[in-house]
Order: sequence, then C-alpha cells, then structure tokens
Amino acid sequence: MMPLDTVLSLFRQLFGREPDLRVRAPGRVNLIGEHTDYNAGFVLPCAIDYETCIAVGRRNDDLVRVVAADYDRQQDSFLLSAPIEPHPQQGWSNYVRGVVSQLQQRQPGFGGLDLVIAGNIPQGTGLSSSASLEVAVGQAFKEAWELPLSQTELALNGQEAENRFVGCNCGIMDQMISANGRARQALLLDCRSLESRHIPMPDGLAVLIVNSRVRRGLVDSEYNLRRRQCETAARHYGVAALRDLDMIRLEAGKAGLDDACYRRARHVVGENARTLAAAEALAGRDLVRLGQLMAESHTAMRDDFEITVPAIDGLVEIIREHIGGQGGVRMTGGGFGGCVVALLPPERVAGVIAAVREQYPARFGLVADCYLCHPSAGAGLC
Ligand code: GAF
Repeated sequence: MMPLDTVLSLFRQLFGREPDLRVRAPGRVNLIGEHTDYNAGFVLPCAIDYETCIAVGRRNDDLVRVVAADYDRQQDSFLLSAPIEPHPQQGWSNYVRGVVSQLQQRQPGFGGLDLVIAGNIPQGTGLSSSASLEVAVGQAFKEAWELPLSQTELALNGQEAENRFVGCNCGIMDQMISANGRARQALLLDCRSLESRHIPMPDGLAVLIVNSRVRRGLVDSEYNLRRRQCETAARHYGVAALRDLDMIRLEAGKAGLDDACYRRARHVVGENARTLAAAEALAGRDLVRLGQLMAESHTAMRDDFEITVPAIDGLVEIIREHIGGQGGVRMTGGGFGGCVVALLPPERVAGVIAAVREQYPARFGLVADCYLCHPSAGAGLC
C-alpha cells in the first residue's frame, strides 16, 4: 500500500473520522556536492518520489498525538503546554518532538494535532528519511494552523530539531531539498546564503538509485568527526568555512595541518568546484562532463574523505562499466554504506540493473535494491 493510503485508512480506523488535511515530504538523492553543506558550500540534490505522508486532524486542546504506521503503530503523545523532552525509548518520536519543540520557539501559539505517519523511503540508506519526516511534521503544523513560515524556515526548523534534539550535527541540504524540490528539476543550493537555482533534468536522463544494503555503522560518530576535521582545517587556514578556500591556498598553506584534515579539506574544496561545474554540465546537457565530475567526486570521497566502503566502490565500478560514455555514477549521501546514484540514458537502465544483479552478489555476498526515481516536488498538501 502507498503511504498516503496507509495513513488515510489508519487515521479513519483509529479516530473514526476523516483527517482535516494530508501532507507529504519527499526524500532526496544528492547528485553531487557531498559533505559540502556544513562547510557553507554547494550541493546539487533532487527530491525523489519516495516520501513521508501524514494524515492530520486538528484538535481543540494542546495535545499532540502521533501514530507511526511503520513502527507497528507505536504511539506517542505530549502536551504543548509542558516542556517537550526527548522520548526515553522511541527514537522515531524524537524527530517529531524535536520539530514541534523548535516550532514552538519559532512561531508559538499553535494548537494540538492528531498525526498518523507512514513513509516508503528506505531508512538508513542515505536517502533522507529523517529529513523528510522533520519537514513533513513541520508542514503539518504549518498547514493546519496557517503558520506564516516559508518552506526554507521549515527546512531550518527541521535541521535545528536534528542538531539539538536528535544529536546529529547535519547540514541543511536534506531538509532544504525536501521542502523546496520541484518536479523534473535538481536544485543547486548555496548552503551559506541559501540562495538556490532549479535546474531542469535533461529529457532522456534516468535517475537510478542502487541501495548497496551495506548496513551503515558509526554513521553519526564518523559524520560528526568529519565535521570537526573540516572545522579544524578551516581554523588552520583562518577562514570562516572551507567554502572560502581554493586549491591554490589549500596547497600553499598546508604545512602544519594534520594529513587527515588536509585531505578532508581537499575533498571539500574540490567538491565545491565540481558541484558548480556539474550544475553547468546538467543545464547544458553535457552528460560526458557530468559523468567525469561524478567519477572525480567518488574518488575524492573514497581517498580523501574516506567515507566509502569496498562494496560501494565495487558497485560504482560495476555500474560505470555499463553506463557507456553518457552520464555517471557515484556514492550519494553521508557515506559508510547506503546508496549510489547513477544518471544514465534510459535505454541503459535494464543492462545496468542486470549487471548489478549478476555481479554484485558474487563479489560482495549482498543483493542490491534498485530504484528508478523521478525528480519530484517538495513538501506540501497532498
Ligand atoms: C547527510 C547530512 F544530513 C547532510 O546534511 C549532508 O551533510 C550529507 O550527509 C553529506 O553530503 O545526509
């Protein structure tokens, strides 16, 4: 069943009425620009047609009741009139509690809601199921209580919830694309100014996501470590963020900087330039150049940022061999497992999937999942 059907039928069953409204927020795939967002740099994601949906009922008191269809219908409830604390056991509840708690600081004075939530974004695979939940919950309150918040404010609110309530020091990319995506377009986002440009995806370019099914371990601790290493490098060079460095300054001033921090910085400086170049290549339909940039991005993630794993590198090799000259492939998302993204001519998709099915289990003992995606609209009513 699709998430919207799930939440509608469960809402009726549990509350004996129709919801007042329904909202959705998509996951995302990042085409290029990895670990650049928290360095005030550039990213190029698109929203995908996998999403979180919420059936929403207004209440005339200050209770928030939440049901997670995907977690055996677990429930949570809390009062808006009392301090909102983290839930002691239910991890998923903290995304909801965090978003509501941050919203109260941003735009106090809204009432309670009944929320039934379901989604079909594979969790823990780097496709931003968490950000989509944060944005969907924000959207539910915005629409139900007509809060005067922009989509960008909803994104920032979700990021604050994750940083302060959940404890992951993530950047702004995932929430921004979930809130602001457009159908058939990618988003070039400047993560410092939050200015953005939508870039149409060329007709005849398929977006294939392949889930390595490598279980991601230590994601939060390694992620937060990379972030600290980038901050150390920025301090070494005396810049506000690695966004402010170019390759010439990076090389000229590297003496005295720890080698790992230097290589993290080299990835970020290169990745910012690659992301801007990839946006131009996409806009100009130069799929050969786009493929080269994606290949360079993957190499830098593997050798300098050290966030890939052997199975992911192998998957990228298998796919690259079958894409032909037009388009490219790289790991996408935070790393240490998760997914790769391939941009390729539609007529190559079947061959790539067949190669993945045949070669990947033989080499790595794992079976990958393939999702053919469509760049989709950002969060809103549905
Ligand atoms: C995760 C984070 F949530 C993003 O902010 C971003 O840093 C990404 O990893 C890496 O590019 O998705």
